This record gives sequence, C-alpha cells and structure tokens, in this order.
Amino acid sequence: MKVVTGVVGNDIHVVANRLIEISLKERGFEVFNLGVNTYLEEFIDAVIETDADVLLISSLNGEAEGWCRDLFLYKQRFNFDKVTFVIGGNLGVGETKAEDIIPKYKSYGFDLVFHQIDLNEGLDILEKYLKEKRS
Ligand code: B12
Repeated sequence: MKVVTGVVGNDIHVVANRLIEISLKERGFEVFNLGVNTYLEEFIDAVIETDADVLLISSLNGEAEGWCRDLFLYKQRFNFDKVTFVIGGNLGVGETKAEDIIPKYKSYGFDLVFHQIDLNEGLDILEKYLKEKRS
C-alpha cells in the first residue's frame, strides 16, 4: 500500500517525520515522504500522482487546523473514495483536549485523527482500519 506523508504548513519539526517514514516502511508500506514545510495542495498533488491509498499528515507546532481545513473542498473536487486521510501529532496550540479537537478535523474530512497519541498506537489503529475497509 502506498502512503504519502509529511509535516503540514510552516511546521519544521522533522524528528517525528523521520520516525514515521521508518515505521511505515517497517510495516511494509511504500512511502512517499514529502518532509517538513509541505502545504495541503502539495499533499493532494502527490496523492494523485502516486495513486496513494493513505495520506498521513503530521503536525507538531499545533497549527495544522488552519492549513488543513480546506481538505473537504479537495474531497469534493476529486474522487478520493479509496484514500484514507490521517492526521496526528500536536493538533492544537497550548493545552487542548482531544474531545474538542478530533470532531473539528473529522469535519474537514480526516478519517483518523490522533491528538498526542503515540506513533505506534496510531499506526496499529490505521492498519486495523485499512483491513476493515478492504473487507
Ligand atoms: C526540537 C523542537 C523544536 C526544534 C525543531 C528542530 C527540527 N528541525 O525538528 C526547533 C527549536 C526548531 C523548534 C521550533 C519551534 N517549536 Co518546537 N519543539 C521541539 C521539541 C523540544 C521536541 C520535538 C521533537 O522532535 N520530539 C521528538 C519526536 C519523536 O516526538 P514528537 O515530536 O512528540 O512526535 C511524536 C508524536 O507527536 C507522534 N506523532 C507525530 N506525528 C504523528 C502523526 C500520526 C498519524 C501519529 C499517529 C502520531 C504522530 O509520534 C511521534 C513519536 O511518538 C518539542 C517539545 C517536546 N518535548 O516534544 C517542541 C514543540 C513541538 N515546539 C513547539 C513550538 C511552539 C515551536 C515554535 C513555534 C517555537 C517558536 N515560538 O518559535 C517553533 C516552530 C517552528 C516551526 N515553524 O514549526 C511546541 C508546540 C506547542 C503546541 N503544539 O501547542 C512544543 C510542544 C514545545 C512546547 N511545549 O511548547 N522546536
């Protein structure tokens, strides 16, 4: 399965991004890592060009909301039925609660939202979700 990943917007925190690439490869995914400082439009282009199954966006500085809220517009424009949209990391600025944050990102079109969740826990849930989607 193909995964496009990277860190959204003006965010330059790179360490988790490297770990995500390594972990996804170890789990058998083909990874297209766009790295830090990547804008939503660039992610969408890459998903189309690679015919990806998953878009996995990471955000650490907490500013993803502003960069990602147009996802639903791209989902209206292109047929992304087979694509699973995932976002994780620190999804708000300052002290934020998952129960406030997750519904917002879901309303933008993300299928799976991981706010301050360990990477491997999130990837386990992603794999389970993909298995169920295929069956
Ligand atoms: C190193 C660091 C920096 C370095 C980054 C160097 C680099 N090129 O990577 C520098 C000094 C440049 C920096 C800058 C800034 N930083 Co900084 N930085 C950190 C720090 C200390 C460590 C981040 C890190 O690398 N951790 C190691 C990785 C492995 O852990 P992680 O990032 O937590 O990632 C894990 C999870 O988040 C998760 N995860 C991540 N993505 C995803 C995706 C999915 C799908 C899943 C399931 C899980 C997942 O998996 C990872 C592994 O378990 C953190 C504080 C901290 N202790 O975490 C602050 C922190 C991330 N930074 C912060 C801030 C605010 C900034 C600045 C805005 C500061 C400023 N005022 O200038 C700038 C932003 C720059 C920018 N444009 O993005 C805040 C973010 C706060 C928020 N979200 O509310 C933090 C949390 C510090 C704090 N407590 O305030 N930073």
